[in-house]
Parts: sequence; C-alpha cells; structure tokens
Amino acid sequence: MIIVSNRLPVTAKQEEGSIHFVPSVGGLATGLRSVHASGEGAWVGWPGIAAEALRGTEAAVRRDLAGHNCVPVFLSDRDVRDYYGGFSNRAIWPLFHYFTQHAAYDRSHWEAYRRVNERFAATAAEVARPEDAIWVHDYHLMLVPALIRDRLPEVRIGFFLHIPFPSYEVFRLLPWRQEILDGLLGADLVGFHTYDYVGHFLDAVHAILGRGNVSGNVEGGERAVRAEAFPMGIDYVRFRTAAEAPAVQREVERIKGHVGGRKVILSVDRLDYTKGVLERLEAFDLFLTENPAWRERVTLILLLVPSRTRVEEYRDLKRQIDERVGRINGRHGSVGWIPIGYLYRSVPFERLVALYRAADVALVTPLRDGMNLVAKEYVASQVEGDGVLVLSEFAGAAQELGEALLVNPNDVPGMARAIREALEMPKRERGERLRRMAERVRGHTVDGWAADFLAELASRDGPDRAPQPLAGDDLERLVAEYAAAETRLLLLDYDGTLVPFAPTPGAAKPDRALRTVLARLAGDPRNEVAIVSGRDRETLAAWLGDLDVALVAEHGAWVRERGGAWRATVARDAAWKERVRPILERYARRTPGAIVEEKAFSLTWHFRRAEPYASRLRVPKLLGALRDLAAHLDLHVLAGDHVIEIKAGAFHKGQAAAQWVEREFRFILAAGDDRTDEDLFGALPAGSCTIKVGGGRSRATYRLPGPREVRALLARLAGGRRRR
Ligand code: GDG
Repeated sequence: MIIVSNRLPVTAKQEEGSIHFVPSVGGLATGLRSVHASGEGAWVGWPGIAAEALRGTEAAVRRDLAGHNCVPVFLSDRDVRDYYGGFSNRAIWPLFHYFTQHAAYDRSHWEAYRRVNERFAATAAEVARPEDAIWVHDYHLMLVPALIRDRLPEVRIGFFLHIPFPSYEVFRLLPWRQEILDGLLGADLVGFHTYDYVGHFLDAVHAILGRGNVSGNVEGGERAVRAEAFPMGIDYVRFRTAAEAPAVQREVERIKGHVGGRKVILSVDRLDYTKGVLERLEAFDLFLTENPAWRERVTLILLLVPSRTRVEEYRDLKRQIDERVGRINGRHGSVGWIPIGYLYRSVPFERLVALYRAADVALVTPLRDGMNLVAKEYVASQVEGDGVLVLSEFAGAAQELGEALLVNPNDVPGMARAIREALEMPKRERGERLRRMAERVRGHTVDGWAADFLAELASRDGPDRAPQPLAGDDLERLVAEYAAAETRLLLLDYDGTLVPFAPTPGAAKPDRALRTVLARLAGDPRNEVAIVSGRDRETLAAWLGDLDVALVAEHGAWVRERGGAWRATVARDAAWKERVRPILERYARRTPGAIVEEKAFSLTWHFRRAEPYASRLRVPKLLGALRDLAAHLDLHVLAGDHVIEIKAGAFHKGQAAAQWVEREFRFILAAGDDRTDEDLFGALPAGSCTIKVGGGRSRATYRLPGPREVRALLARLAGGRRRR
C-alpha cells in the first residue's frame, strides 16, 4: 500500500547544519503510523522543511527517508506559503469547519494547490505498481485521486478526509467546488468520519455534478465511486499500556503533587480556532464566578500545541488566549492557587498519557472537529475508570461517545454547568459512563479502521471486474467481426445509451441524426435491430415506430416485432397498482420535483429533479415502505439512477431478448447503461459483444463513456455498409 499525505510520519529537523528526523505530531500521523509500520509499501509526503533549507542535501534526505519507507515531495518556501498556508489552511480548512468569515479565495493560492497536487500525484504514480492500493489523505490533496487516475487508470485509489465535509450550502461557496469534487471522484472509495459528512458530500456531488447515488454508490461517470463512513479509532492498547506503566504512574503522582491534590480538568489541542479554546476559557471563567465553593479546589491544565504559526489568524488567536488566561488567573487566583496551568508546547507521549490519566475531567469542546482523537485517547487512558468526558456535539467523536456530557460549545453558560456537573457527578455514574465508552474505543481501533477501509477498497472494481474501454485493437476487431457476419443482432437500450438523460422523460426524443443511423442499420438485410427500453409502448411507438426496428417496452413486458403488433409477455393484473400508486403519490407531494409515472406493468417514481436533501430523506423511507408491500404482493422494486421502479412478476430485458437470441445470429451486440441492462448482458451467449455505457461494475465486456461514443460506434458500423 502507498500512503499519500501532506506530512510524512517523520519530520526533518535541522540543527547545527545537520538534519535528523523526529516523529510528526497530529491526528493523522499518530493514527496511521501503526498501519504504515506494520506493512510494506511506502509513504509519500512532505518532510516538513522547505526545499531551500535542504538544498544540496536532497539525496541524503531521500536516502534517510527510504530507511523509514518514506518518499519525499520537496516543497519550496513559496509552495509551503501558498499551497499549505494559503489554499489548504486559509480556504479549505476554515470553510470546511464552517468558519466562512476566515476563508480567503485567492487565485494564486489555488494555482499553487493544483501545482503541488500534481507533484504529489506524479510521485505517487512513480512509486506505485499496478497491483498496489493508493490511499490518499486529507484536505491538502483533494485533487490527487483524479490526477493519479490520469496516470494509472486501473490502480485502486482510496481517499480519506480527516476533517468535516460541510453542508452543501457551505461547500458551494468555494469557487473551485467542481474541480475539488472531480478530484475526489478520481478515487474508487471516498471515506469520511461520519455519515453526516458522507451525506453532505453526496449532496454536493448531486447538486454540482448532477450525479446521484444509490446507497452511497455515485452514479454516472466512467467508474464506480463509493462514499462511506469510517470513524477513525486510536491505538487503544498503546495508550492503555502506557497509562498503566510505572513511570507514567509516577508522573501522575508528580502532577497531582503539583496541583496540591486539587481536581484536574484537562484540555489538549493543537492551537486552532476550530477547537473553541476561547469559549472554553470563558466557560471556565463563568464556572468559577458562579461556583465560589469550587475556587482553590480545581486546576485547569491547558495544553496547546503550536500549529500553523505562520498563518495570521493563528497568531491573533494565540495572543487572545494568552490574554484570557492571564485575566482569569489574575481575577480568580490567589497566592497559593493558579486556576489555569498553561503549557504552549508539545509534550512527550508518556507525559501526555500521564496528563490524561491524572485528569478528573477532560474538556473537549471544539466548535467543529472532523473526529477528535483526544477524546478517545482520554477515555483509553482512564486506568481508575472514572474520569468524566465533556464533549462538544460538533466533534465527529460525539456520534460514538454518547455517554459523554455533550455540550454545545457556543453555549457558554451550558458549558459552565457541564463543568460543575462533571466535577460533582457520583462515582458510580462516572464509572458506568466511562465503561461503555471505553468498550467502544477498545473495539474500534485505528488498525480496525484502516483494515475496514482497505477491505472496502479491495472489494471495489478492479481491473478484473471493470469492463475494458472499447478502443484501439478491440474496437477494430469488433468492427471487422460485424462486417464479416452474415446475420447480426443489435440490442440497444434507449435512455442513457442512445440519448443522454433529459430533465423530464418526455424531453429525450430522438434527434434526426439518431433516427438516420438507426434507419441505416435497420435497412441492412443482415441486421435485426431491437430497441430494448424501460419506456412505455406509446412513447416508443411514437418516437421510433416508423423505423424498421423491433421494440421492447417496459423492460420486456411488451414486445413488438418488426412489422408486427404489441404483444404482452406477462399476464396483466393491475390490482397491485391501486395499493402502490397512492404511496408514490403521497411521497411525491412531499418531495418537490419528484413525479410518478405509470406504465402498463409498472409504476415509477422519478426524483432526478428533486432537491438532494429531500430525496436523501425520502428515498430510504419510500424504499422501506415499498419493500414491505412488495413482499406481500410479489412485486419487484428496483432502485435505479434517480428512479424507483416497481413492477409485478418476473420479467426483464434478458427474457425479452431471448426470442431473437434463439435464432442464432453470427454477431450479437448489446449496449446499455442501467442495471436493468445487466439482465440483458447476462442472457446473451458467450462471445457476444456487450457494452456498458458509463462507469461501474458490469457483466459487460466493454465500456463506452456515454451516448456520444455509442452513436459514433453505430455510425461507424452503419457507414461500413455504405462503403462496400
Ligand atoms: C485532524 C482532525 C481528526 C496533541 N498534543 C500532543 C499530542 N497530540 C496528539 C494527540 C492526538 C493528536 O495529536 C490530535 O488529534 P485530533 O484528532 O485531536 O486533532 P487534529 O490534529 O486537528 O486532527 C481531527 C484527526 O485529524 C484524525 O482524523 O480526529 O478531527 O482535525 O492524537 O494525542 N501528542 C503528543 N504530545 C502533545 O503535546 N505526543
């Protein structure tokens, strides 16, 4: 496996002219280190020092890093300023954390982001072998999946976003929203910490790119892409073992001695405006004001790790925090008691674990946080088993740690009350809440997280299961086989195959060019052409009935042979419709943009034009309601691309095609874009030329990107006849 992330798990430090490496801090580095250490493969990333400072030592750095299985991407001072400090941390980071007021949309920063993403992709593509999986991480590298895909079309690519994916209304503020989505959709699998983020991402894909999804599988495009939630865990055993170690035990005693046996409240973050440090301090201030009985009996240890010190907002925030801490200590403190012990630096791992273990209460109250590992690490380090976690409901971790005291970090009085509740909570309740959380943290480790992600990635379409692009020699061979065959069968789906999807079903009428090419194919006595569609009889007859082609309507329920009349292939009993139609209509009334379509053997609920939010809420409920009914009435419910189709009895396109297939044609070609066409592909004899139109898993042998390419192919086949 190749990991690609902005930072490598080791950071280069330059001291007295020589360079050495230390482990990187931060959630991502901490989390993936064990995954990387356990496997082969490589980690591609920036070593943390600008290229200018490394000049002349690049080869040595490269060699040293190779010893850690790391491959460097060197970034200049300007790259660091514009790509990292600029676009990543002044546009994406604030926007994705809902700090729209801090987001700056600078074109030169965007250019730098693109340029640097190119370099990461190029390096990853050089290192990777075709059978490797490439796992790209986080918001600095959102263009990388598509850029790798351009270079290595068949390699498996996963992407994981460690920060929130914001609601569509916020995401759409970004001028380069489409490019970012296109970049991410270069991956086979896009992972997020929570289902909320998955939903937001799918909404954005729908609204901006017009691509819907079925249960997280993004529709359309050249390949299948899946979005899924993978809540990240921690290395539980590492924290637990460290917390129980005698050295840490001694450190805990030391800390307790320092605070004079008072209760300890702990706060640990990278210094960042998303972490809600000012609001937290305000809440502690209010708590001391409102609860004089607690004065002198509690100490807040505030550990802030320096971060992004070159970005102005961070320097401002640092000043404000310094002032606020000074004010609180000045106002509430006494000669023998300083309310806040303030550390602005990174501490060694054992020291951190000792702080976790020593703390009676952990205050983890970010304004927004993708996950927040500190909350989980605190839970894992509670050897006595009775610490209290106060946790923001806006941290991804809140979805798993429901037994914490959940707070809204903007509600300062509410947080002040939660601090008091935490300090005064009965021991039994503390133990009970912590035990449940600890079980969950132990069960969902970082290794499990990575294994789940990689297993899902491995099960995605690989080169073996994705249809081959129909091009080059394959295409020439197909054209030659067609030309040589004395009898040929062409089975063509209509919507999405011969014409692109239109906003309403009625708007996809065949144009003159399409009718001409079909007429020319049908006019060849060696050819049998059938349009195999899900549409109703009336529309097919009106649009194509005058051509010398066979028609299959309603996914095979009706067949009209050339020159013949419509014939039903299934018995008609429409009583079930009276039960189903009212349900569909009720859901359509409550989902603006959705419509109900009725055909002789089926009912269809179309939601292509519905609002993404509304369809996300309604579709699963509607499917649930229909599946219950379907079991009673022997109905088939099919969820397709922006449609839910309900039909009675078992008929499908493949059965309808059987009558022609039996006649043993020398050359058979079938093309379709939908899952109903899979039945058709599956019913054809080996050696048939089957073409999946668009992306995704398929039984078909080949794929073409869209209707334009299908029509070009048909024109070529039809044209061949003329030349002879
Ligand atoms: C991003 C997302 C998401 C902190 N201080 C010290 C220290 N740390 C370690 C902690 C923890 C990590 O840093 C911080 O992780 P978080 O998850 O809390 O936050 P971010 O850095 O913002 O991480 C976040 C994460 O990615 C993973 O996806 O959870 O939402 O923002 O592991 O232990 N480690 C040491 N000394 C310190 O002083 N040794």
